[in-house]
Amino acid sequence: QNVTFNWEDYLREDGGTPAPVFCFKQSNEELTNEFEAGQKIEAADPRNLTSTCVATVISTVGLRLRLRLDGSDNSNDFWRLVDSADLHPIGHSEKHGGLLQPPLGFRMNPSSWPSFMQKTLNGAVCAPNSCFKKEPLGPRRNEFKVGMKLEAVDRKNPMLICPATIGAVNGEQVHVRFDGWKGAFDYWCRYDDRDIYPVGWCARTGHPLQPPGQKGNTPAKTSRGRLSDCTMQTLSPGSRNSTPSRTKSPSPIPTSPLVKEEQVA
Ligand code: MLY
Repeated sequence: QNVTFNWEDYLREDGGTPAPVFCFKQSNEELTNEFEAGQKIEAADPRNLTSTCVATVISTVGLRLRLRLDGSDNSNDFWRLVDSADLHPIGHSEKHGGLLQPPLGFRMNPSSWPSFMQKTLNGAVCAPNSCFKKEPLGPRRNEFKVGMKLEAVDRKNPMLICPATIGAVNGEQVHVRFDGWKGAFDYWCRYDDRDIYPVGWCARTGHPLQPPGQKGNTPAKTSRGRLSDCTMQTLSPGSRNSTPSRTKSPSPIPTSPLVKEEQVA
C-alpha cells in the first residue's frame, strides 16, 4: 500500500536529515508481534491511567495493537506497541495486589461490574506471557534537533504513521510537524514518547507509512488521489468530471514526482 513513498528519494529531493536512532525510545531489537485478535490482556486505561482494565486485542499492525477496553464503547479504541509498559497479561494485577477496574465510561450500571467482569473473562482467550515484550529504556535526554526527520503517529488518526519533521525543541518536549500538512495535526510530545519513530521504522517493522501531504494545500480533502485527478484534469481538460474541492483553482497544481498514489483515510 505504501509502494509510492520512499524516504531515500524524498530526502534527496526535499533535503533533511533523519533523526538518529539514539534519539528515540524504541527497541533496536527484532521484535515480533505475537498477539492475535480476540485475545484479552490487562491495559492501563488511557483516559484514567491509574486504573488497569481488561482489554481485547481488536487487530494487530506491525508491532502495534489496536485495543478496546471491555465494557467501553467501540469509539475509544487506542493503539499500543507490543513492548508498551501499559500492557500486561491477564492475572498481572491480581498477582501484584491490584484490582481490575471498570473503564472510564463503563457502559453499564456500576453495580453490574463484578458480574460483567466474570462474564468477560469466562472462557476468554488470554494473550500468553511470551507476547509481552520489555519496554526499552530510552535515551537519557532530549537529543532531537530542529529539522530532523522522523515517522510519527497522527494522533487524530492514530492508525496512521506519517513522515514528520521536528519543528521545535523545548526542554524535554519536541514539536512534531507532519510533512505536507498545514499544522492541524501537529503536536508537542516528550522526546521519549512511544508515538515517534526513526526513519525506516515502518518499513522495518511491517507497518504502513502514509506519504506526506501536499504542500500548500489544506489537509481536508486534498489527498493524493485528488491531486492526481487534478493533474489529469490539467493535462486533458474535459476528460473527466471536475473535482468539487478544486472548482476555484483553475491553475495547474504543482506536483512532485513523488505524487503517485491515493492517500489512505
Ligand atoms: N483523510 C483525513 C486524514 C488526514 C491525515 C493527516 N495525517 C496524515 C497527517 C483528512 O484529510 O483530514
